[in-house]
Amino acid sequence: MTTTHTTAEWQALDAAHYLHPFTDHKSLAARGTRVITHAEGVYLHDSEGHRILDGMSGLWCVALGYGRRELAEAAYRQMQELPYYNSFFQCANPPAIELADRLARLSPPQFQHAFFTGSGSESNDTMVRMVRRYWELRGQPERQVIISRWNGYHGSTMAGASLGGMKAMHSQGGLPIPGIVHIGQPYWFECGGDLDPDEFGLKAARELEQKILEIGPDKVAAFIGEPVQGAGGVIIPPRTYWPEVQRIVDRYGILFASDEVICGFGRTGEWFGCEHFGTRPDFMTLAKAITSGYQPLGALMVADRVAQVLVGEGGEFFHGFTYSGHPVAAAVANANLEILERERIVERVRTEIAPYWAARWRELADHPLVGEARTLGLFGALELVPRKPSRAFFPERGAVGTRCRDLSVKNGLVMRAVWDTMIAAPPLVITPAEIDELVSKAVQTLDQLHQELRRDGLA
Ligand code: PXG
Repeated sequence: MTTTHTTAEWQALDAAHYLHPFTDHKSLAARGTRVITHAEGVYLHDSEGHRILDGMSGLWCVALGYGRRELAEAAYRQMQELPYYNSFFQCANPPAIELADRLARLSPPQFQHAFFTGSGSESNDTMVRMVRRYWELRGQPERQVIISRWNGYHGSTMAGASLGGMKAMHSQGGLPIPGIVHIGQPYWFECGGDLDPDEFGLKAARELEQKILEIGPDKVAAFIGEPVQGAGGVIIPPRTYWPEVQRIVDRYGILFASDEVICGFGRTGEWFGCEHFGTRPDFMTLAKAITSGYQPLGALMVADRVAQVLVGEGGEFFHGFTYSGHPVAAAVANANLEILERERIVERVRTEIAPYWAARWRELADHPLVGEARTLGLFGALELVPRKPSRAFFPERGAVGTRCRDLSVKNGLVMRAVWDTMIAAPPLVITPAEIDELVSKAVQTLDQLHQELRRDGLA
């Protein structure tokens, strides 16, 4: 272990030299980082000796939990055998070939090809370039526009952040890049108004059709969406939404990318989110749980419809990364996926753990601060509201959520706040007893928050 400093020393070094992602650097430097030193199972340990239940699987990725020896051993063996070689210039390596084959087997049948990247953002960038390449090869180069959704998250590179619908991200750095437009999200709690969820789901999907007609169907290249929006606040669309989107993309012949960076590899109780919702995408973007986060790796799965044109027509696709098909990352992905299959973890989520999770998490809906408690697979979200049964948010949006998150960590549970929506996505290997612990820490946190808000006249 590298713990050779006190917490204060780590924090001082961090503040002096380390620029963190998505961070107000000035306020973090004043406050100090929490230094996570080690972890096992579903528990993190910090440099102050606190043990914290990780209700977010790291950042939605640690499907198998921490401390799986097989993954460390797979990396160690591969580093000795072949730590790196590139996949350019007609070369390949065994773990990457094996991984492409394995992904083709695990994915829905239309997917027989994988393009490897280092992250979810790079997978989405690759999708943008491949979509436009496809239409160029099909003799329709004017099909350039990619439609995405407000409050979707697709990464932080120039194309990833452009595809994403986070307005704060667009406000910096001249985004979105040209040819990317957004439609509304299927977020009934916030946007549903007087419609029931099913009616609202259809309305939200039909925004896609309106946008296609507004732009001109012959100019639209693709649509991208997360089956369940993760970073946007665990937005679980009404059941009418995805079938209608599928009808629309089919009708206009546009390509459809399912961003499975969070939903992929069992989070919904199916291997991929598109399988849960019954859609038939032309691309799946993958990352995170593909290695349980033990190594950085992403992939773009390419459906036969696209691969046949790309491979069949030939001509170089001018795109790739130094670490495309990295042998160590691929070896860890193979070991991770092998465990997911061998231990039937996805099936266990669907049949045992998700039903238990749903029953326990939804009990939180009875709390006076919770306007809605929703789950799907091992996703959970709580909408914090000042008054029930209304769906109105707190006046200063996000302030209460941040307080809730901070209290939760103090109580030994990582939950994330998206504005005033509390979200959780624990490791897929969480046990019923650990779910009980998670829920009781959430209740303790909500009770403390409620007391504080009443004291402050906010609830
Ligand atoms: N697509 C989706 C759906 C994601 O959730 C990415 C793409 C980008 O992946 P990379 O590996 O480039 O980060 C993501 C990433 C959060 C949070 O606050 C979520 C992500 C990343 C950072 C923060 O929930 N998801």
